[in-house]
Amino acid sequence: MSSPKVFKNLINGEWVDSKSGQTYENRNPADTNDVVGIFQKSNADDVKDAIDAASEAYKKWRLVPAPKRGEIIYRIGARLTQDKEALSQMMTREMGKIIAETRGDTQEAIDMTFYMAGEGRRLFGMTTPSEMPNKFNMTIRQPLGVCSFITPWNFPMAIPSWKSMPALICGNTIVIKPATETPASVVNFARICQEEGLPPGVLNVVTGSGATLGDPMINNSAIKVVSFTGSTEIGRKISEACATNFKHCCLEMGGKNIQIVMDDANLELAVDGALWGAFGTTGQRCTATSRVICHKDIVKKFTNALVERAKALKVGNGLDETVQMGPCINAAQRETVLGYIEIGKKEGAKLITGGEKLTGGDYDKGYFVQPTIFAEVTQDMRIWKEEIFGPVLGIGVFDNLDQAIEMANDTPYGLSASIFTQDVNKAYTAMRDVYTGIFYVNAPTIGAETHLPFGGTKETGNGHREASAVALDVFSEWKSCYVDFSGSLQRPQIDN
Ligand code: UN1
Repeated sequence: MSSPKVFKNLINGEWVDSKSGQTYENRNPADTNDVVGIFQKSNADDVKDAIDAASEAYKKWRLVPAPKRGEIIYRIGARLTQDKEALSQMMTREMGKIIAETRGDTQEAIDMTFYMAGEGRRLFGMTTPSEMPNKFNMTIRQPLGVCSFITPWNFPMAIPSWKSMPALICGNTIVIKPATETPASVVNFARICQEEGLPPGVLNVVTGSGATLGDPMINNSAIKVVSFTGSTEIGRKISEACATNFKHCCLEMGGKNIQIVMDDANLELAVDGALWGAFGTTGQRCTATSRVICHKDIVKKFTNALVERAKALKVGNGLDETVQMGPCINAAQRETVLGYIEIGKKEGAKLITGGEKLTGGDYDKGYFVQPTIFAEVTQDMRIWKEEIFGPVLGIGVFDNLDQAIEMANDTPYGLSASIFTQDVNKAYTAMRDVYTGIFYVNAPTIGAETHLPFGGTKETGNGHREASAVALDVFSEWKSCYVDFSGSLQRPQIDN
């Protein structure tokens, strides 16, 4: 067998070894015999080198006209499109999600790239009249400098692109630390950026563990923006670390997303929605459906139909086009998921399908868990409240819409929610009163599009949004410019 490829850090346009002299293996969670590659186990010195390179590159990149920055970004989008299949295959090998979904992940990166390339010819500010004669008022966006990105393993290319593309088009430079489990997708993304003409130092990648690299990625004084997607626990620490020096900080954290099924819902559609929302990406999306609540009159019918469908899901290696659900990302995550299943049982929820590791044959090579559903989940249970991040769904019951909305909001998180109903009044009432950043009617809790803001309320976020034009607000500061061409001193707000 040929030895696995060694991947390096990208610093100042050069592929370099870590100064630690150490590397680590990245293995396929569906088949741990498959080594995706050997990656750099970087240290604080590597991060410093990357930040220094980004600081130097910023001096020129910020002055490149935004439409010209956009031209490079368009080329990156075209290349991602051309290489989509190979990128997606490798992503399935390192992350485990099925090939249809990694194609979707790559597509999301392509969409974001083209969207932000177009922003190069917009980046709109405003012009507005002055209250004084012969004076001109306008606003412009200015970049901040070096941005630090700590990205997750569940969307190995989409999420790094959500952060990178708006940052780049605004004129910032970047250091990315990808999740330990999914460095290949970020390295591939960076390679394409470099090969398509992004100047050296504008985008740098340092691979390795968050425990070692977290501090240097956040505390270096040259870092002006930190953008993080991951757990609320780590997000809180990052927020505190950024607060001292007033760094811009954009956090996308946990979710406990709910699907509401009314008694008038198209039940077949609602079952389709729950199946995809709960077990798509093995439940490892921030937007995953973790709770479904049903009107008492249809809960039995809905539950029976969903259980049938969940039992029939084909679980396995996502490179097989017929597989519908892949493994958990790693052994620890599988243990967490199995732990929650035990908690659910002890709390008195009714396990109605799944609940076990998948073993035997090829399953022994990966971290597989059965699609799992609990019925009779109530609001006092931990499996109602806590994010599980695995293929575990809890079903609860309600009597009326008011109660459903109260239950939907009974969570510390606020990312995504959905309602299945044929009644427009109920749909709009829930849309108004469920306090989340994303809301769907007759669609599952997953599936956000890149040109709408993405993010959540409460402990899911800190008030910022990714994606869409509003993402530009994270990566730029407004400058209000006043040009007085009267030739005399004019004093606003001073009478006469
Ligand atoms: C995430 O789960 O972290 O809306 C991102 C969705 C995807 C993105 C999910 N487009 O489900």
